Amino acid sequence: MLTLYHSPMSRSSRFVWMLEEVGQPYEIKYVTIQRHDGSGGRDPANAHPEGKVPALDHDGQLIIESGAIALYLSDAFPAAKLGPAVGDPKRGEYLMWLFYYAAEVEPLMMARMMGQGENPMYARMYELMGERLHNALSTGPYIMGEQFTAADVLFGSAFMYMRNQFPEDPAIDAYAERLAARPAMKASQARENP
Ligand SMILES: N[C@@H](CCC(=O)N[C@@H](CS)C(=O)NCC(=O)O)C(=O)O
Repeated sequence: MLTLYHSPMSRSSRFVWMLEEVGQPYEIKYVTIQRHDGSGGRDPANAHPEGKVPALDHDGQLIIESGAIALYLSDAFPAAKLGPAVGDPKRGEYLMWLFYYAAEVEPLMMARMMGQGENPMYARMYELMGERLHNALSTGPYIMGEQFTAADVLFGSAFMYMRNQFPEDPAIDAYAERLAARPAMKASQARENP
C-alpha cells in the first residue's frame, strides 16, 4: 500500500501528481505542518520524523525527501515509465536532473525567497541554471527530451508554484503549461485538499 503524508499547497502536492502518474492505488493522509507565516503546526499523525511533508509509506517502508521519493517511485513502478532504469543509457542523465534539482535548484530557490539572490555565488548559480534549463527545454517537450520522467515532476511543480523564482524564458513557460495540462496533474488537483 502507498500512503502519502500530504499538506495542501506544499512540496507534497507534487507527489499527489506523481502518484496519479504512477497509476497505482494510494491513500493520502492529510496533515498539518508548521507554515512560514506562523500558522499551522506539527501534526502528531504525520509519520515524517521532523513533522514535514512529503513523506511516503510504501508497505511499511518510510521514504522522505522529494528527490528520494521521486526516484523511489520511478524505480518501484517501472511499468509507469517515469524514469530510465539502472542499465539504461539515459540513467546517468536522469540522476543528474534529480540531484541537480535537490542540490542546486532548491537551495537557490530558497536563497532567492530569503532575499539573498544578489549574493555573487547565488547570482552565478542562477545564471547557469537559466542556461541549463533553456538548453534542455528548447529541444524536448520534457527536461530529458521525449520521455516524461519524475524529474519533470520536481521541476514542473517548482515552476507551477514558484514561477517568479526562475528566469523569464518562453521555453520554461511553455513547458510549465504542457505539464499543467497532463491528465494526472489535473486529477491530482481533485485530491489536493481533504
Ligand atoms: N527537502 C525536503 C523539504 C521538505 C519541507 O521543508 N517541507 C515543508 C513544506 S513545503 C514542510 O513540511 N515544512 C514544515 C516544517 O518545516 O516544519 C523535501 O523536499 O522533501
